[in-house]
Amino acid sequence: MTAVAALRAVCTLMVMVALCGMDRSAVAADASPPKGVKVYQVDIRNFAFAPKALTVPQGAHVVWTNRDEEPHVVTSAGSLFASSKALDTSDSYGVTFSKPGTYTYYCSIHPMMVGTIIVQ
Ligand SMILES: [Cu+2]
Repeated sequence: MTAVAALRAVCTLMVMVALCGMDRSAVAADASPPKGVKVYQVDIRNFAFAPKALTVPQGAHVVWTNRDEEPHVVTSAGSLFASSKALDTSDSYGVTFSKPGTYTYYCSIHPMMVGTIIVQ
């Protein structure tokens, strides 16, 4: 392999890594919000998401908290963001929404529980 070919291979690899990083950052799922980001709360209560539909600005961090005695799961319809594990009473799950769109989600244990996050 010539030096130029090697350099090209390294560049291609770096571009791929950069693209993967961008894709991952589009919707980040984590417990704690990034610094300076506004946090919006969705309660899970009486087998329902409250509010059922929530409109947030681009880049907002949404935190779901289970207020029921039953476990619930936050599952993205179409896997647009990472799903939570089963949330026990008082457990929270946070997702940062950095791309505008309509994100429908449901509870995989109780699929009649449906909610929507609208990111503007
Ligand atoms: Cu549930």
